[in-house]
Amino acid sequence: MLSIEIANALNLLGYSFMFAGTRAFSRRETPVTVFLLAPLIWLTAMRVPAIAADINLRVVVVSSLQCTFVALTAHEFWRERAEPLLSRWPIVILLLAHVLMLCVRMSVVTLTPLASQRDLFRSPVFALMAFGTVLFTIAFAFLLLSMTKERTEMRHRIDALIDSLTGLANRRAFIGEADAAIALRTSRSEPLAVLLADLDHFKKINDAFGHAIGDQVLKIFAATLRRCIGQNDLAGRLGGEEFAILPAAGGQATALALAEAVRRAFAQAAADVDGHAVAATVSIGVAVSQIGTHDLTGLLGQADRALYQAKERGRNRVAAYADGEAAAAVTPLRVRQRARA
Ligand code: GH3
Ligand code: MG
Ligand code: MG
Repeated sequence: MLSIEIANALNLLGYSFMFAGTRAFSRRETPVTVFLLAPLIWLTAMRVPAIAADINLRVVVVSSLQCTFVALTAHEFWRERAEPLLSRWPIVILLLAHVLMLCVRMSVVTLTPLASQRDLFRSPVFALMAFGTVLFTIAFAFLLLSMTKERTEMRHRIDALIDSLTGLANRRAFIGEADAAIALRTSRSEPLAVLLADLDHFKKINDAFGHAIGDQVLKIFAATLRRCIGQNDLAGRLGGEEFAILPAAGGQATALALAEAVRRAFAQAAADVDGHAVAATVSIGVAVSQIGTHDLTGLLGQADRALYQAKERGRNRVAAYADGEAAAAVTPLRVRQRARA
């Protein structure tokens, strides 16, 4: 009763915990009935005299229940593979190896049945199984710890680089990625364009409709950017309601066309926000540097002057830095403030 019924029921409960723990790792709940399922099936099977009296049948019942839960656990790790954790793969392989080991065990007792309980402990297969299980437990625990650590590190990395409201790169990430992109453009002798976008009268939107609607507008703008830009273009939230885009290719004409597409798409997308006639718009400044003279800070400064022009001319429009001498002449104070930020 103690070493066969209770011990195996506890063992199966352990496998259920392994399965439920894996689900908890990916924020899935497990009904309590699932924990009790395998032990209850086992205890019920032991009420059948033919099974209770036959060591081979008992091995098959316990192994098949263990096998099911290990396979389900492997499936849980597999289905969450979108979360890029390297330790996930050795865990899946380890679990599948365990499934294989249990299948071999079932096959062995089916093909060469043991004559008695005593035979079980004498069998080399049993010794190998025991050794394999201990090894599995240690390796599994080690890999789980490593996966947890990996997830924590990944989350910290993401938090440091992604703006939590919009999901876009934050200022630091944008500048970092832009520097790499600029080095590439310089080596290829290609022109470089920067778009600086600032939502119009955003303070008034917050005042009139509340901060939550303001946040919603920022999300709509980020979604608009994602829709409009190409896969290799960079986009980031520099702060507040100010965003920057660095197209992956092309000069002024491409940049102006992209800016105009973003402006138009945003005006349409933000006309109505959750039933409120918000009619948010954006102004965009565009600056292009010629081949061989790429400098992100300088370009952002020029794009900022062009942006100021767009605001001056009535907002909800695009302006290019080369638009005229006036662009260079306006409010150096504002430019200096931005350069500092
Ligand atoms: P302009 O057309 O000249 O750009 O005017 P503006 O009102 O958009 O510019 P201003 O810089 O005066 O206001 C920016 C506002 O953006 C002020 C600030 O409260 C708001 N803001 C900054 N970050 C957030 C945010 O994360 N959520 C919300 N809802 N508002 C924000
Ligand atoms: Mg602003
Ligand atoms: Mg603004």
